[in-house]
Amino acid sequence: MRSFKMVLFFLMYCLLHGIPAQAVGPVPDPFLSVATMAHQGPGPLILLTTPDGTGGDLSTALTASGIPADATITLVILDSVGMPIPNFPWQDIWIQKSTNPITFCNSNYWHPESHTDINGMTRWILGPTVKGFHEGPIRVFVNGEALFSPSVDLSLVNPDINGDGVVNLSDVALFAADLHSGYQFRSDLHPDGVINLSDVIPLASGMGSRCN
Ligand SMILES: [Ca+2]
Ligand SMILES: [Ca+2]
Repeated sequence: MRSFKMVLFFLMYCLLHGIPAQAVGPVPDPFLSVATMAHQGPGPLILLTTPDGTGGDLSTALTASGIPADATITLVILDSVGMPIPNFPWQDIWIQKSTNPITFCNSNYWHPESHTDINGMTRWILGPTVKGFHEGPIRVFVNGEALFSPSVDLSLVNPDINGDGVVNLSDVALFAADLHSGYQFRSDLHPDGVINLSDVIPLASGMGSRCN
C-alpha cells in the first residue's frame, strides 16, 4: 500500500510540475529493493579496515569466532512493481551506520562500485577507508532513504583504534591497555572474541597508515 501511495505521490508531483514521469525514470522501492551479504549464515561479520584502505576486500571478513566469511554486499534495486532498475547511479546509493555514523576518511558515504547493471544489481567489493572502528549493523540507503530489508550485519575493526585517521603509538597504547585489562571489541583486530598476540599482527602491519 505504501508503495502505491509513493507512486501516486510521484505521479501527482510530476503532473503539478509539468514533469513527464518517464523522463525522470523509475523510482526505487525501499521495500522491494534488497541488500544482502554473500555469507548466508548468522552474523555479525567483521572486516579489518585501515585509514588508507589496505585492510582487505569485503570477501576477507571473518565471523565473530574467526572463521573466514565473504561479506561482499549485493544490492538489487527494484521499482514498485518489482522490475529491476538498470543504470541507477552509484552516487545515489550509500552505506552508513543505522544509529551512529561511520567516520569515513574522505566522504560521508560509502558508495558501491558501479551503477546498477541490467538486473538492477550493484556491489560493494572493496573495503572502505575509515577512521576508527564500527560495531554494526549498517543500513543501505537509496536516494537518501533506508531500505526496509534487514540491516547488513557487518562490523569494522581498524588499527586506528582512537579514530584520529592515523595509526601510530597512540593506538598502540590503547591496544596495550585493552590487552591487559580484558576484552574490548576495538582491539580485537583479528576478530575471534579474544585479544592476544594474533591481534598484534594487523596492528603492526597497519602502522603509519593514514587517511589520504
Ligand atoms: Ca589513531
Ligand atoms: Ca583476536
